[in-house]
Amino acid sequence: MNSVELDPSAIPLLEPLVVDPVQLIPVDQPDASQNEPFTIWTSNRQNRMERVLDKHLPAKNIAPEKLHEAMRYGVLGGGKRVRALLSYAAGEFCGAAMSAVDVPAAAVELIHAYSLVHDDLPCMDDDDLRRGKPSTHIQFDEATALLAGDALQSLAFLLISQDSVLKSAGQKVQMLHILSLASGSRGMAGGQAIDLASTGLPLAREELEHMHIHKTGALIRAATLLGAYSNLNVDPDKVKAVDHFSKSIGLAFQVVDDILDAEADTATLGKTANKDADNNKSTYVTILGLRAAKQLAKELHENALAALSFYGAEADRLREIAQYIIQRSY
Ligand code: GRG
Repeated sequence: MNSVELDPSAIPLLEPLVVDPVQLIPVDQPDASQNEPFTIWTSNRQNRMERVLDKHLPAKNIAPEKLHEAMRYGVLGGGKRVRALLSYAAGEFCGAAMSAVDVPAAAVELIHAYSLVHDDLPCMDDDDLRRGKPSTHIQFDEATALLAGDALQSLAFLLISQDSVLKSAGQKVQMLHILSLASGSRGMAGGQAIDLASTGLPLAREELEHMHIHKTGALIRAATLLGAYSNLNVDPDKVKAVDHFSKSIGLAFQVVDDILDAEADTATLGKTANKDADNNKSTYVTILGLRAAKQLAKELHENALAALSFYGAEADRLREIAQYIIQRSY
């Protein structure tokens, strides 16, 4: 077979992306942070994640400017960063350095942001409001939003592959495997496909659960696993505990989302309230009723905590995030 000669001068349409390790926050203080109140711990990591994402997203003055601006718009300046917090907490629990968690956690947030940008498109959930701002396709246009989502997804995998804090190629491949499985047709995208196909149809509770385990739960699970595997020498029992924890808390996250969709207002949510009922979708609230949905969230929370019962204070951040997920107001 003839090999194709590539003309290198024809390739670099774009400036190369930043490939430096994240030098901006050289802090690795798991011990010092153990005593931080949860609110401080959370805001420190949310701010850190904002800086990591900002650093790794292409600057908006690099061509193609509009696409890069839309990517930054879809990711920065909003979002609770729950998935990144789960990665950091799982990393701490499993003995990973914070700097090793930065890029895997950012990759999960990029996949999440891409999913929201695409989910808001008219061909999907058709929502004009996201994180209290016009959705990306409203702020830009549909084609740009589509491309921005695509490019955010690619960037997630690129960042892990080129991260110089993670030293082992095997570790990176394992992370890429987990993240691609979680976001693809057997994970989040598959869950979204089931969601679209079942709009307007009454779902049984098991069917709803199957959909959400994929649509929402898979990425939450990947977030905690990537945090755990940020320590190359992680204790396998801790990985198992984190995995069990994340499956329960991932589903609890969705049950709470359904409760908030039914109970909270648009201003608080930063996205259109009561959207599921308006779109004729089955939710835990429509299937079980509000009271039973709240009871289910409580039971899933208890299951998540039970997965950590063997462990002491080192698992407290995971417990605190679980509490936050259950009690959140948006
Ligand atoms: C388009 C492939 C593709 C998938 C979309 C996750 C998803 C699948 C769509 C999002 C729709 C939605 C509202 C799902 C409910 C759970 C969820 C993911 C809520 C949004 O996550 P938060 O609350 O958002 O963590 P922030 O803005 O805080 O990051």
